[in-house]
Amino acid sequence: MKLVIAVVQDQDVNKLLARLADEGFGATKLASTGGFLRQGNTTVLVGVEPDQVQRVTEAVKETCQTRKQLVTPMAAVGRSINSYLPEPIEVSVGGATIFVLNVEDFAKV
Ligand code: 2BA
Repeated sequence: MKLVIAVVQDQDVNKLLARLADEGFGATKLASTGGFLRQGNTTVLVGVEPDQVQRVTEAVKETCQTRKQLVTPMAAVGRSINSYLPEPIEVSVGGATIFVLNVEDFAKV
């Protein structure tokens, strides 16, 4: 068995979960926070047989969009705040960050 872990944007998660349910996949949604933007995102766990991984990753690709976001970097520690003029930078977030892991054991009791 494999575990697909997809970090997706909150705006896309309902569409993704509906698609996974339509295709008969079980999924778990966890609230998560991106380490860079420190903003909420969603982590979706899907346990599947190896030959189903591609269907899950396709579902993620087809339901999750890339979006641009402006971020204002924080002043560096030790740098005078008076000389710091924050320049927003644009980052491209998503569609999704996908990990596929081998599952050693799986049980429902
Ligand atoms: P965040 O960590 O909040 O990152 C949001 C976006 O900021 C990233 O989009 C990327 O475009 C940019 N970014 C991240 N780290 C950066 C850095 N050190 N310098 C400049 N720009 C940076 P994505 O790459 O699409 O990632 C979306 C979310 O997926 C991430 O949110 C994080 O929650 C997760 N993620 C991405 N790569 C990961 C990894 N290797 N391990 C675990 N989670 C990851």
